[in-house]
Amino acid sequence: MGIKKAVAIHDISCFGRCSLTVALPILSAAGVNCSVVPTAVLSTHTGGFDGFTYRDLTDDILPIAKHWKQLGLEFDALYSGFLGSAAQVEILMEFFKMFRRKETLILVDPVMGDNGKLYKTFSQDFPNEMSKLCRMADLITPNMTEAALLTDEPYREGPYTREYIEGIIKKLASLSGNENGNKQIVLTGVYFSENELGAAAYDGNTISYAMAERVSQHYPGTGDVFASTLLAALLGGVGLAAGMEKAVEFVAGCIRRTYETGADTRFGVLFETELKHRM
Ligand code: PXL
Repeated sequence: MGIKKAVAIHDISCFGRCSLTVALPILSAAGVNCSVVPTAVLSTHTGGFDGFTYRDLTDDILPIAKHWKQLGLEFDALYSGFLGSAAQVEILMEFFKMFRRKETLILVDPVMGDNGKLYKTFSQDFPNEMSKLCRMADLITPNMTEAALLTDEPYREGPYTREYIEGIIKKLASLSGNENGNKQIVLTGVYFSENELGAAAYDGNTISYAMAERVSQHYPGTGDVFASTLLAALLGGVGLAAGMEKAVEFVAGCIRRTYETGADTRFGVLFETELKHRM
């Protein structure tokens, strides 16, 4: 098996450990050759810092894609996250068409919000746009907030019941039925009791769960750490449920380690220490 090639399409938050500054190192550490398409450049992420700068790179994406096409570049995975504008949805649909091959994995992490709220850079109609991109994906990885936004359901806090989670997954699967037919979903932020936190994976047939012990602190960027770890596992040949387990365990390890240091939550999780520890 040769080296796998992925392209990660997220913003660069220059400070704060999220999007490309976590996707790239995690995929690289897993031995994946990771190219990037930055969707925007921000001085920090938007989770708790006032006055962040924001440069939208919408106009750069297709020229990058066209140059890559001329060079004959090919990828095993196309992985999108935080988008710089609603217009980037159509552009990424074009991008996916240009680089999709039969065996390419398209992972859309529909990054839009957390804790029941849309991130402040997006307007109310953004979820509708994002759902179009999800339809082109083989795998989507929404959190509970994003799942509510995509299915047009009210956001609910947990603990959840299995029936509730399975209902959401079925709704996501029916709205996102892709051209390949076999839609996979990994839903994050799932928990059935207050002392756990984890995810649910749907492979088109069965639903499985992975839980870790909950730490009562919230850190930005953990969704990006999760999806990047999951993708790294999948490209390494691991199945969806086992990949989810690895990602839950890795993120939980990052959170535990960070919590112990008492670091400013806005600075994100110490994924570097967790990576080093596991290598
Ligand atoms: O981790 C998600 C994310 C990505 N990019 C930016 C963000 C956030 C979450 O707040 O603000 C710019």
